[in-house]
Amino acid sequence: HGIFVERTLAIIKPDAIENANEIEDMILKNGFTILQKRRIILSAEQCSDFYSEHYGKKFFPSLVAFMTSGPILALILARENAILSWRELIGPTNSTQARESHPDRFRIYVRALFGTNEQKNAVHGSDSAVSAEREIRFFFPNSIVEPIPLGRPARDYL
Ligand code: DGI
Repeated sequence: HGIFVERTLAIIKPDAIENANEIEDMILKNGFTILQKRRIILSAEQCSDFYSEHYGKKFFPSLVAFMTSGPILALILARENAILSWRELIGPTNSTQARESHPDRFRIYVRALFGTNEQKNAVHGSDSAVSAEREIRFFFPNSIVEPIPLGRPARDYL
């Protein structure tokens, strides 16, 4: 037994880029290690590729317009149970709902603090191990080739 690491992809979106330092503080205070960080402006083509699962939906054009409207920060986060833990920390997709539904007064969601609505919601988090692997490769194609095998101690990787 021990501490077992997992990685996830976080994005600080254009609406929250001015709050990047505060969001990084929240990330670190919640026990994540930031393994890699990259500031970029997505092209519409790159953004459509990243969000291809939403292609054809009503909100897709405005999602692409928003996500390409300014710089974003892509981060690889590592922690025990990182994927679920980061999703829990950011809260529901809709920032308004995040503000209304935080489960206790000791916990405020990132999207409740820095998001505006269902589209301008400050941050992204991978929703599964398969998504995390794909999204990490998307932003950091040269960094990590091998997935971390289950059960390897965190200290081997951090
Ligand atoms: O994984 P999430 O980011 O929480 O949510 P998702 O994968 O369902 O959607 C990806 C992004 O698309 C989300 O962060 C904001 C945007 N989005 C999702 N549902 C809606 C939406 N934007 C608008 N305008 N309306 C929606 O219903």
